[in-house]
Amino acid sequence: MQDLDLTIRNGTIATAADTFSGDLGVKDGRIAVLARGLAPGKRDIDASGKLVLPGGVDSHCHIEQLSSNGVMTADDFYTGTVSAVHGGTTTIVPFAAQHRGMKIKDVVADYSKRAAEKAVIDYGFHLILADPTEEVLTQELPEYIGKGITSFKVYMTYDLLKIDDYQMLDVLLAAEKHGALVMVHAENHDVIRWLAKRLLDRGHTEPKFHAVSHAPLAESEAANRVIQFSRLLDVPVLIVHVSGAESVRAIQAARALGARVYAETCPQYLFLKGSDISRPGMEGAKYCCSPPPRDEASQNALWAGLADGTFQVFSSDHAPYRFDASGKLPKGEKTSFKEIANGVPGLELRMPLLFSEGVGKGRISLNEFVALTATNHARIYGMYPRKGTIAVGSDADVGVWDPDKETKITAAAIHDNVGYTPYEGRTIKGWPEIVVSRGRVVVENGKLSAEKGSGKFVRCGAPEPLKHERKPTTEMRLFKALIS
Ligand code: DUC
Ligand code: ZN
Ligand code: ZN
Repeated sequence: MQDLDLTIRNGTIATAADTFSGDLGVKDGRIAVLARGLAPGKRDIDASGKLVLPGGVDSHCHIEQLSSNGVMTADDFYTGTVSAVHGGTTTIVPFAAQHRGMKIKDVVADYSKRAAEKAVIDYGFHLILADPTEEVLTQELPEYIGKGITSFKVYMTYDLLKIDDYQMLDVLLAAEKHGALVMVHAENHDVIRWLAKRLLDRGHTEPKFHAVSHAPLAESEAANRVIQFSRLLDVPVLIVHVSGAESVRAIQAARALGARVYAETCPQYLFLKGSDISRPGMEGAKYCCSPPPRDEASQNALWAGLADGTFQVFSSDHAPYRFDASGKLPKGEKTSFKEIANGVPGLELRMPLLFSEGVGKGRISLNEFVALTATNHARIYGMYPRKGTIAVGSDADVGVWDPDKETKITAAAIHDNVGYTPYEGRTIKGWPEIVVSRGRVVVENGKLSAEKGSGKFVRCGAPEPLKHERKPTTEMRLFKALIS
């Protein structure tokens, strides 16, 4: 056996498909061998009693990103990636965000430079497309897809981000033509705008009215609308941050008809509720995100959807804003629900929360946990098998988890730059004690040993088709030939 740089021995290794006892050996940053009875490498970790899992892939997080209202996230590529890796995530896919009038070239150059200087773990990028002009769709997108940015998010709401239905059809068709995947923030803009105006006109300004204006129906209608567009064109679409039971049903119904729809949900929809936004005073602002956390029936529908394959990915949608005038509360106590920066932090706790409440409480299996937090992200966004699994030849991105370790969550112990956590005071069980990124032990018992800027850009390839996908019919091929 060749000299191994690192061995992790005697652990229980789990992938999305398999669980087995064994040893893992690393050479030059990659997994070189999976076996039993390996001799210790230069560095040897005894994983007896521990779980050895793929490092997480978080494919939805907003890092060092300027919002459309001009508010900068609290985390940059250093604090964001440091926080992520402490919670077992070894690859992130944040956004390079185009605002209206910007060239994709400039956007990508800007984000790439900042990430390269600061990230401690590997990263890919999605684009946010707020201005899908002809030039963007026919020239810039194909160019950047070729350079490994193969997915982009579009919004159906937010004044300065939303695209209309006509543009959505253009975007969906262009994405498929060039081998990219469209992620959609699905909420009906006019419903939200109309409800918000009426609420504000009547003096209802508190944070809890954010959830009233972002009604569950606004989400399920928009999700259903874009899913029907994806059916019309027979192209894939991914509905991000699904929060409500009705949206879950819309996705399931469309998929039963053969729709090529992927779905994502996030910790805030499983572990927070409408009652959190309703906390007194401005406290509720800490829980304001779009869509907002819903009720228990929605939480139950999401848990069922995680277990039955409705959802492929569990992402943080980390959108970090401090609880002060720099972030959440631009007008302090006088900030109305419409002015609160939208988003909650979750990069670090995404995996531990799901592990504790999902695997620990028997709602999902360990293999489903791996699929939802790592493997499916890598597959859907074209990073597999380099990322998201434990296999010979894959990058050695690994978490060594103590399944019994109990942690009381406090903002002080979390490594992001947000200053609060919506999960303060909860006790969870299971934590990644050692995290390895490309063969480097980057976190060990809470201590970081990764250099700023040591993370690398990962070029994404074409998304992998869904398992249930069928071949296009002759009619569909003829129709697409007509409109392409
Ligand atoms: N909603 C978004 O669409 N993005 C970031 C955070 C949020 O709440
Ligand atoms: Zn969104
Ligand atoms: Zn988001």
